Amino acid sequence: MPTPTPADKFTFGLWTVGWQGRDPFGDATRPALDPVETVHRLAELGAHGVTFHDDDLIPFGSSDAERDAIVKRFRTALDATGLKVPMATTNLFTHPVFKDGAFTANDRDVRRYALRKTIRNIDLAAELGATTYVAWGGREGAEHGAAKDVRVALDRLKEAFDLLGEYVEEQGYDLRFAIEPKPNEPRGDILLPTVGHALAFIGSLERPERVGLNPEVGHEQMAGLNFAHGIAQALWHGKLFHIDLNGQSGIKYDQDLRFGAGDLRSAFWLVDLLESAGYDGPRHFDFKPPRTEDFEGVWASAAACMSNYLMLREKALAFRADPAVQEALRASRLDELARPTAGDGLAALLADRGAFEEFDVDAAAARGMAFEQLDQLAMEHLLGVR
Ligand SMILES: [Mn+2]
Repeated sequence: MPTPTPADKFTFGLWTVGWQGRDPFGDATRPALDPVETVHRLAELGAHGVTFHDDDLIPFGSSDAERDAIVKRFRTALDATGLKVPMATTNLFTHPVFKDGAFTANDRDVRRYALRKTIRNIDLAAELGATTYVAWGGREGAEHGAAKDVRVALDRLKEAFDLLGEYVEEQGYDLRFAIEPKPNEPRGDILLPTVGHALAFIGSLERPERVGLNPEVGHEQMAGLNFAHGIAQALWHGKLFHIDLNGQSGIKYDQDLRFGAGDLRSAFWLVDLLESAGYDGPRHFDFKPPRTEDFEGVWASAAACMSNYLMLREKALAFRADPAVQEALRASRLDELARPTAGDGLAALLADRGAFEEFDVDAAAARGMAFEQLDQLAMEHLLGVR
C-alpha cells in the first residue's frame, strides 16, 4: 500500500478528525480532540498540513490572553512537526447569531460582526503562513420566499468580498480567497449553490483575481452534478485555488465520507484530472469519520483518505501510460477534439463546401465513437485486472 509523505500535500481540517459525531438526531460519540494532538498524529501519518476555522482552534468567547496561549501552543506543535497551515477559514455558522447568515444576514450589525470576525482570523491565517482563505457560506441562504431578497443579498455578499479583498491588499498579505459552493444544508437553499454559480459571481467582484474556488466533492454531488466536470471548468477558468476531498453516495444529506468511499468511479476520474492537469495545491480532506468510530477508527479513516488518493493516482497514471488506452483514446478521436474547429478562420469555413453542401451527414452519423471500449479499459485499471 502506498505511504503518504508531506510532498503529496495532503492536508486535513481540525474539524474533520476532531468531529465529535454530533448530528441532528444524536449527541457526541467521541470526546473533544486537542488540536496539538491532531497536529502530532497527522504528522505521524504523513500529512503535509492542517487547516482550521477560528473557533476550532480558539474556542468562541476566549479572552485575548487565552487566545495568545492557545496560538503559542499550536505554533510550537507546528514547529516541532514541520506541519504547515496552507489554509484557514471562519466559522460563520455555529453561533446562534448567524442563524440568518453572516455576510448576507438581514441584520446589518450581524453582517458587520461577521466581517470583523473574519478579518481577525485572516490576521492569524497570514501570521501562520496560510495563502488561501476559504469562505463557505453555509448559513447564507433561506427557507422562505420573500424573507430573503436574493438580488440584494448578492449585493451584500459582493460588498463583503470587496471589503475583505481591500483589507488583504492593504495589509500586503499573500492571501487569496476560495469560495466553497454548496446547494443546501444547513440552510434550505444556500446562495452560490454550485461551482458554476460561484464562478459567475466572482466575475462581478472588484478584485476577481484574488478570488477563486474551493469545490467539495460531496457538495456538487448533492446537486447531482459531475464533480470532475466542475473541477475541469474551474481549472479552465484558472480558479481552482483549493479543493475539499471526501465521499458522497448520491443526492442526499451531506455525508462527508472518507475520500474514495461513495462514488469510486467519480473519485478515479477526479484524481486522473488533478494529476494530468498538474494541479499543485493542497489535497485537502474535508470528511467526517462516522460517529460509529472510536479514535482508532478516526485515524484509520484519515490514513485511508490519503492511501485511497495514492492508490487512485497509481491507477490513473497506469491508465494514461497503457498503450491500449492511448490507442483507444485515438479511436475515440480525443486528438480530433483538441484541434480547433476552424483554425483557418470563418471565411475558410464558409467557403468549404465539404463542411456543409458536400458533407456526408449520414456517413458521419453512422460512425461509432468507441467510447465503451475506452471506458472499460478504465474499469479494468480501476479494478486492478490490467
Ligand atoms: Mn461536506
